[in-house]
Amino acid sequence: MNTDEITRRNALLGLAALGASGVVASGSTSNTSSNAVLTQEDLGWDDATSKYTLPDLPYAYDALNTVIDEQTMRIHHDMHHAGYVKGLNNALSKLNLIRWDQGDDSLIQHWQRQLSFHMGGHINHTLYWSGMQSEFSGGGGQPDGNLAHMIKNSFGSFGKFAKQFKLAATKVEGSGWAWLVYEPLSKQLMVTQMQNQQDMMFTGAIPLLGVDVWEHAYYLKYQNKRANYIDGFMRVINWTEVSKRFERARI
Ligand code: MN3
Repeated sequence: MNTDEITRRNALLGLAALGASGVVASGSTSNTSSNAVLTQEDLGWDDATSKYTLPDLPYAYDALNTVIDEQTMRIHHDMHHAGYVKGLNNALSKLNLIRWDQGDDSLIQHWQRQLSFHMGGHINHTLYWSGMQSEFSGGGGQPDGNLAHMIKNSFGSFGKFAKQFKLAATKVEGSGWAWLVYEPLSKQLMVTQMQNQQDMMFTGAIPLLGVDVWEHAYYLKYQNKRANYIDGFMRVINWTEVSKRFERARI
């Protein structure tokens, strides 16, 4: 078995594990037997090379510029997100070599942490981009249908959800995220904080909506006023997409 074949086996096993956690499905999103909120295609998985690639933004770089400026979007997507994809492929490759007795066993903890950080970064940003939409083409407002009903059940009202989500995001210590997640065991929606790209998330939580509060996401336009950026984010949430994720998550 050559190195490419080993890499492919490793990556496929990794995808299977992620699929079990409700984040990634193989094939298209029309596969209603899966509760995954993203597909291999969404994540730029390339079967030919057995690597992840960086998908394009689902809109123009300046599409959200009433809230997030074009330069921030270009740097964030083309540099930061690209870096997570590169780091993810590298971590998978290094772990693969260790497994096949061609790497340095003493670095297993380092590369496992790198995998968690960069896979988290890739998934988080993929969800972030498609979780937004221009306020002139349907972004913002409130969800309707089943998701609206579930938000009321879980938080009391949309306003109470929004208050907790914005507070959680504003108060993330250092770099991280706030998420609306579906917790499939108790069948509840919850708000969580995340530090970096992975810490503080609990087992099985299915991410529905995330706001990136790393300074790279907002500093050019908002400087230290993170709360103003989060207020802006609320105006560009793509609730149609978030509702689709919710319907898949609760299958
Ligand atoms: Mn980011």
